[in-house]
Amino acid sequence: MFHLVAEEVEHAFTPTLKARCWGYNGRVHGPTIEAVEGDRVRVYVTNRLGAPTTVHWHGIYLPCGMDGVGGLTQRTIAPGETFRYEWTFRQSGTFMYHSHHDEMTQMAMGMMGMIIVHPRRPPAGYEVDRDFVLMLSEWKIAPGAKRPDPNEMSDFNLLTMNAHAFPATVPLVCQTGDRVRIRIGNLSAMDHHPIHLHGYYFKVVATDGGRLPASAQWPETTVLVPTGSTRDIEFVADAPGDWAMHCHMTHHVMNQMGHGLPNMIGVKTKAIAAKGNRVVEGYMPMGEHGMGDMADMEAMGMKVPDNSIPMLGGKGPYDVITMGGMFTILKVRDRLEGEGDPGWYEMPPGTMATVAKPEELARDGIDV
Ligand SMILES: [Cu+2]
Repeated sequence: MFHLVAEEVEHAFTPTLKARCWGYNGRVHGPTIEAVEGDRVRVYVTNRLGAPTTVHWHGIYLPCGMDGVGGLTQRTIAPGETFRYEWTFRQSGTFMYHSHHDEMTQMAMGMMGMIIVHPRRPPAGYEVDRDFVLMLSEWKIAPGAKRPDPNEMSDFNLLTMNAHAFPATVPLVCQTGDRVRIRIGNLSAMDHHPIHLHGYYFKVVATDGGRLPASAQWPETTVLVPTGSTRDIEFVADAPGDWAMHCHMTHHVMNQMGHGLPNMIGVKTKAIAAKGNRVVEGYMPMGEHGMGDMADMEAMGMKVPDNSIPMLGGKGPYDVITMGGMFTILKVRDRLEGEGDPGWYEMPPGTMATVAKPEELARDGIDV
């Protein structure tokens, strides 16, 4: 039995960016519902929003009247009401739930969650040491604004994994040799996300339609997760390190303020700054060498606006990581001490890219 309470939630996407979203049980996104194939499940849904709502159980086989489509399969849940949904899980896999009334508004505000159903009799190869769940979504929150903008149709400026943007995403921590499953669901309003994992290949083993037979599981390094779909990938984490895992659309690894700017590449900004300063004190044109400088705006003496995040990344062990948004790190270690983030990977001596020595250049006939 589960009880979902639809309500407004103050949610922190990063420590510096909070917004009034709509979620379930005080969370954005809602809690993950986990069950076993054959379980009879009863879900009460209480509506504490100011608007009517419903919950649809995406990918689940159930009686039509439990499908949660406002107007089509039920009347909507009015503010203050509690509805009961009930069915038996006749399948296993990775599924999702989300509002199915005024979807454009309610899903843009965060009303979604994941459903995991484990097989009653696990097939060969099903057991893993790590079973991760990532829900992908996209938002428009103008810098300084207090709420997501559900009317946005194309220019999303906050791309999230489990409703957090890098560097606030949670790393996926594994021990060398672990068998790993990552379940990825996408309920972004308008975008598919090609999720790329560094350092490994994986097999795509399941969709929200079910598990693929072994003969149909093909190797990939990037899996496209269409909106309204789930993909499960599996691999053995046999290479220690800090491996990037991210959406490969470059605008999806940017945070706010990375979009809609004039192209300043190659423009001599010093001259413009001098002219600009005559008009506006502190005027600072940016982007002469691209956007990499923007990751550390405070180091440049620029103030990050209240309730916003720099458009790129955060501090890495060697330099600024010029990525944000839909980016996380698979951290594989030979030995894990305790729970949580093990910190940065220490490269074994001689295994990291470094500045080439003059004698190396001479040896290999490189003239620079
Ligand atoms: Cu993407």
